[in-house]
Amino acid sequence: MHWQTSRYRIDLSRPRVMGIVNVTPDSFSDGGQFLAPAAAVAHAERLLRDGADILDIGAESTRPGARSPDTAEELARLLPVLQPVLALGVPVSVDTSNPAVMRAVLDAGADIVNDVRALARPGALEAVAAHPSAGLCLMHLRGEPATMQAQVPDYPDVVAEVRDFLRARMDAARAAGIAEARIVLDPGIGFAKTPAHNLALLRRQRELAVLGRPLLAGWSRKSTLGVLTGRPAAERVAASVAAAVLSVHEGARIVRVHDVAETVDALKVWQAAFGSAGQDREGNTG
Ligand code: HH2
Repeated sequence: MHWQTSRYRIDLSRPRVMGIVNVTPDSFSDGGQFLAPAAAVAHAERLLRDGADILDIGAESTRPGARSPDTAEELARLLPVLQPVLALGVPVSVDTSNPAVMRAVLDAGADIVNDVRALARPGALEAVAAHPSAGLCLMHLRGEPATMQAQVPDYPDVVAEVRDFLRARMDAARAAGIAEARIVLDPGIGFAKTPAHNLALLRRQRELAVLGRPLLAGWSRKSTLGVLTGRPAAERVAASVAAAVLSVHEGARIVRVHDVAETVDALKVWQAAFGSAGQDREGNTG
């Protein structure tokens, strides 16, 4: 299976690690650390040395209660980082829901649009469809990030809800002219969901495989892991790595993470035992 993006056709025969570059003052785990363009670019270079396959740059925090930047502010954060990061030789995605920002970053050469609002804003479908080959990640979210955890929906069956939502958004994207090969799907861990919802989505993640597109999972440092371990965001590395490996074991092909080096090591173990090469070497001697 492959993921078509602007410059790269990403081979998903092994799981891929998407490293997070937050150019925000207020992200929940690393807000303000990489707001200066030079710090963000240095962080991107570090994630690549650690083994990231894809870099995801975001300038809007989706943390509950965060304020959305306007277009000018979002672009002023993104563009000085995007240009040098595009030169690093890996696919670069931009985490945005703003159609004007999508157009500008695609014009600047971004490979992928990662939208936590699944192209719901007016003009977003058209902005991505206007590009001939940019990749797209559609994520499940009910409501708005600012208020989502205050009013978590009472899903009768969270997995069915996520599956039906992602199918509808994929249909809308295809109807707008976005080829299926460009699309990956994301259950939206921590977005308008309780820990029980998130864990059900992990346990039953394979039910999303019927959608026929690769899955991306973003568990990194999320609050469910804080509830389970009692640890603050910066100390959730082991829990995040465990969740990333489990999500790959249940079929995810891309994991979006802050702690790239640790995740890459852990996935090497998974790959050796359960990846295609591992399955070819059953270890039987006769
Ligand atoms: N999670 C966050 C942001 N963007 N995109 C996708 N596709 N999937 C996710 O799970 C996802 C995402 C939230 O994490 P982070 O970027 O660390 O925090 P913030 O939104 O506060 O910047």
